[in-house]
Amino acid sequence: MQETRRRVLAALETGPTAGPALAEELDISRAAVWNHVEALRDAGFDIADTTDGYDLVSVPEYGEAAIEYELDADFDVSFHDELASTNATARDRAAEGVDRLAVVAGRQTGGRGRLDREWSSPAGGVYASLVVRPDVPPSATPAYTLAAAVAVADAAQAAGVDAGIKWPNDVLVPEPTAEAADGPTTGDRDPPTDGAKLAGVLTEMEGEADRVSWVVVGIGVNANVDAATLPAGATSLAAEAAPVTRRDFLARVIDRFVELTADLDTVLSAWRDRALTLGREVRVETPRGTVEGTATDIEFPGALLVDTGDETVRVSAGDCEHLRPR
Ligand code: BT5
Repeated sequence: MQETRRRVLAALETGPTAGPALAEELDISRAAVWNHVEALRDAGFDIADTTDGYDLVSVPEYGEAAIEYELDADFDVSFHDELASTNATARDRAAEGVDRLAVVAGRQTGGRGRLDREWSSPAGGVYASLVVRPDVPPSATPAYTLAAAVAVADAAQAAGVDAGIKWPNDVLVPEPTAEAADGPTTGDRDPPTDGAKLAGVLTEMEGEADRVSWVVVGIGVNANVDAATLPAGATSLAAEAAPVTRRDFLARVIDRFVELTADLDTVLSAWRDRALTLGREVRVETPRGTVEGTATDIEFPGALLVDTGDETVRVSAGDCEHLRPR
């Protein structure tokens, strides 16, 4: 957000403030104060004229200025009511050279998951792609996916939803353990007991052998969405607890992501604290075949260690299923 506008809002947060006092505090003309107040009103901020001065009555639920208003991190926001895919737009912006930008859409018409799967993106959800240009080798990028999953799980917890992470990128609301243990079995293959999917992360990057040029971390969260309109096995914050204020939710996610990625060494322990996969029997479909066993730990930058009984296999990419406890 424009710096003076941010300062106008900060001043109004302390209570109604008269135009001349604002002008003096910010060291700008009264006409400039009026212009900034009008611009904020255009962006959806309800600023009343009272006998005590300008009074900040309400902040818009969502949108560029609303998200930037909540953000602590030094990050710009580009908001669109609708995009095909925030990742696609973010990649274009990254190629133009931007850094620390969140491309956000109110809904997506061509949202994508990994391997070009579809990501259902109705209005009410949170769809954001974060562009960063860290000074790290390409091999470190999986840590950015893990950091985003932690950030979403933390924000969901703050919204009253007991979310955890399934390796590597799914934020799930786990099924109650009793149900998992007593549910029906189907044949000799263990049915998945993953829980309901609340959010996913799709990370893309461009780089050279030793250094990334940019990383785009796409985050899709079923926030204020009717779970019945989502694919089977999905859930939403609204369904699990209550609708959230999306500007607040997304700002929390971005702030936490920035905090974690400022020191990549902090990501793994934060991920372990939220992990649903560790200690579980898992089946991972990897590009090199199926690995089945106990997930024992995670290793930098994001590989899962699976004890198959014969050996410990290090899996860096794949689709993971949690299996019923034997
Ligand atoms: C993911 O892929 O989980 C990554 C999703 C990333 C979406 C964000 S939204 C903002 C940004 N812009 C984009 O275009 N993408 C990113 P994956 O692990 O492959 O899971 C995809 C699978 O999840 C699908 O095949 C469906 O089974 C399921 N699915 C689709 N939409 C869903 C939804 N809204 N909620 C829960 N599950 C969904």
